[in-house]
Amino acid sequence: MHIFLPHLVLATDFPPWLRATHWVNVLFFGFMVRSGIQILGSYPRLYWNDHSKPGTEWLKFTRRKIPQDRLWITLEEEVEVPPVIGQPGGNNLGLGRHWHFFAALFWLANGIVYVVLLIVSGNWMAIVPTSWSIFPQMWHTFLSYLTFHAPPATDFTPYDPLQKVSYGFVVFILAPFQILTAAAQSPAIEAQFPWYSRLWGGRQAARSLHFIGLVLFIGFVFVHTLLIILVCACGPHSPALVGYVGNLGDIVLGQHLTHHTEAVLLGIGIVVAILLIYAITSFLSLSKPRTIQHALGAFYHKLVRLLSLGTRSHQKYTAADISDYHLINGAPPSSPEFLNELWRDFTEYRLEVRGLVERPLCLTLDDLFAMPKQTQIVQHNCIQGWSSIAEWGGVPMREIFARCKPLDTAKYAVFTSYSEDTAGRPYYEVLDLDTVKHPQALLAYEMNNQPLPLAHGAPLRLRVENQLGFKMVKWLKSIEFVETYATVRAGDGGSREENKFYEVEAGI
Ligand SMILES: Nc1nc2c(c(=O)[nH]1)N[C@H]1C(S)=C(S)[C@@H](COP(=O)(O)O)O[C@H]1N2
Ligand SMILES: [Mo]
Repeated sequence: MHIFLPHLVLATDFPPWLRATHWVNVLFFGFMVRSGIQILGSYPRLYWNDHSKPGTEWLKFTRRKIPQDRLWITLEEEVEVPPVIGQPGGNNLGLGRHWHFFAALFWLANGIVYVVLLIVSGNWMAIVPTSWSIFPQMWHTFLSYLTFHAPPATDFTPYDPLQKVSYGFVVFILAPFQILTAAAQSPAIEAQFPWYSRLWGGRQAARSLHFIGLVLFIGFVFVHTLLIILVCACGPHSPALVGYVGNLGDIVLGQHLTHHTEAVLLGIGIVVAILLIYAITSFLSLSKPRTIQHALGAFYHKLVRLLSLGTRSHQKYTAADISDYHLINGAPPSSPEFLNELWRDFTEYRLEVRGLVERPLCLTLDDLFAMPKQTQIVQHNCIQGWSSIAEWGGVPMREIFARCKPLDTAKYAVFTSYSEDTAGRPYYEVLDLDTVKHPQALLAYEMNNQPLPLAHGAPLRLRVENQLGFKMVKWLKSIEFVETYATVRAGDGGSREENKFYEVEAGI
């Protein structure tokens, strides 16, 4: 073996690219862990089933009991995350997601550079076992450490068998696993390739597996860091840690076993700098959320485009898949205008279609009932993390397009509700026309073959099956076609974007 890998045995000094990608990885990986915990905080329950029915979670990080005597919405599930742990901290799903996807982009790019150079340079052999004998060796090393004995220095080539297997596992199994389980949670990916989410046992199972991956990652970092701290504490001549002492020099200075103090100091310096970056970015996110939302949003949009998350949706579940309990988000309108409608059984209800159209419309429910009807059994994906499956029936948006004939200048549709958003203003959301035109964009007046229940948006709500739930405006009042949404309200593209810092692009 040694004759084939002379450079690995002799030159344990690490090349600059290896050290650079390691530390860049630490920075972005930390962002991802921190923002991942933030995201979990917005819906701290994990399931193996896609219905998210209360009580069926296998793990929860909340003591909150769901009240049975009043309407309860999933926004009430959000828990505050301390800024020391979460990025940016507090109750902040919107910015947490911005940080998560921003970091993902750089973490991935850095990871690709690392893996390519690892393979090209032949260094991959240092972390990929090439013989089964590694497993008994690994066990042996483990026992050595357990009994506070040093593995022989010759075991470090440059890593001992235990390091070799754990590093190889993290790079070539755990990292790809996290990317794949992340993708399985995107509504746009699920809509285009429903088989993909099912491969993982559904969106909730993918979310649970993604969480387990996070725990394994944290466990790895914990042990990895613990050994480094032991190296620093025990000094360069500690016999039980001789290999790690060398590795610390390797990863910081690129030199094995020499300049121990310099290596420790520089290592500590880098870690402190990274922690400072987390503190500053958390602070800025909390004090200037809008600026951070827009700055990171630019990367987010690039990511969505990179994945070319189109507008097709092939969601098709069966009647047997329908959830017996569909979660609810968003509180019903409290306006007297709406309650009056309700009292009159929605006979006075009108859907207004206006803006950049050839023919503005003012539709009664009977007008809508008279149009061609479409039903679809689909999974609802809330940005907070839960999902439920239902059958929705109503008028496809293309029927509305055919009647109002949007002008060529129209690029977006603004859906406005009778209900109030969290800031007390009418709830609204903007969607681009490609999304609104897709075959499963529906104005639903039925749910599971019954008239739409009040809590789910009666008398009419939007369904767009390749988007996150917050785009699907309930208690729909009007649709306005516009060229740009910069002039609509504060120009953020929707109530949730405005109040909760969600992204305008709601495909992942
Ligand atoms: N008018 C209005 N529509 C809304 C909301 C809201 O708060 N107000 N919440 C949105 C969110 S975040 C989700 S997840 C879905 C929930 O739909 P459901 O209650 O039918 O499950 O509605 C969306 N539509
Ligand atoms: Mo949601």
